[in-house]
Amino acid sequence: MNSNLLDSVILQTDFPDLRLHASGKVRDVYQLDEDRLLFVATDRISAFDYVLATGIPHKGRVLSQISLFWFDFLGDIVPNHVLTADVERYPEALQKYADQLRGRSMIVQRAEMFPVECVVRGYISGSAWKEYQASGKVCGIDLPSGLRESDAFPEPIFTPATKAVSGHDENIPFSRMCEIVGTESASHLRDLTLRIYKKAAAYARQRGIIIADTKFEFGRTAQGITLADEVLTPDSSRFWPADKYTPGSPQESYDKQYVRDYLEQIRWNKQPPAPALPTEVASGTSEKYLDAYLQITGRKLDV
Ligand code: PZK
Repeated sequence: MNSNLLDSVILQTDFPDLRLHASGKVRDVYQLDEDRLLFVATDRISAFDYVLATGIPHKGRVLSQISLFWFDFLGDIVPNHVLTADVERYPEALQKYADQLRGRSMIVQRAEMFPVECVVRGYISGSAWKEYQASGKVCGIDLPSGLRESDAFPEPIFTPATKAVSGHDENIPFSRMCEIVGTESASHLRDLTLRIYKKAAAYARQRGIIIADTKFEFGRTAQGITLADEVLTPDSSRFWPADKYTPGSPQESYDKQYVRDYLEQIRWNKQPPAPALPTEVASGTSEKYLDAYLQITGRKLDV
């Protein structure tokens, strides 16, 4: 009975006649033509920087549908790269893959991507907490003394980053971002990032989720500066359950806590190969992703 669930898990996309454009830990991007890309979210999950051997049922659909919700919600602030997520409207050449694509994919407009990650933080955690403890600043921004781990900043802060050769993100000062993309674009991207975050975080908070921080990617299209990639998903953000929020310590992850706890419990050395997950850990995690979708959108995802 439960194997029905695992049968629909997609770890690898299989589109033999499409050209792969880019592949991430979780998502694969294919080239359709000069103007369009096909984004597909698999059910892969990463933890401690590695993709695990076990997929999470429904995760790809949850991530795609959360992004689509936010693209629509934010449409009054910024245009986005989505052309359609309706598989019935995909090109005829993709129809043979309809079962692999439904719910977990979108066709997007190709953009000239800005080579910076637009990170915004409402709460101090992760690398920002480490930097603050060491220097009292985050990405060159002076902050009040006395902040505790996971406290809210007085105002959300913009902390851009670039992809370093290691594959890890490297925080950069705003002045460095200006050198990379130009002062005018940098200012516009910063202002957009803060407006988007504030609108989304206020909405999510009222639905019981704290968006501690998140990362946006933008590109330039005929519509001007355009919101691209994935938006405000558990993979691109830190979501914390508001009812368990206790500043002064690290917060549990909304979605990946079972996975992290399990990996710590088996004392995985965090070197490849990444382990498989027990069925209960995978299905418990799946429930967390479905919950996140329900909490954000107010809708149940069909399973
Ligand atoms: C684009 N990525 C990042 C890497 C992923 C995503 N609209 C766009 N136009 C052109 N290129 C991109 C986008 C977007 N978004 C973004 N790579 C290309 C990336 C790996 C997997 F899902």
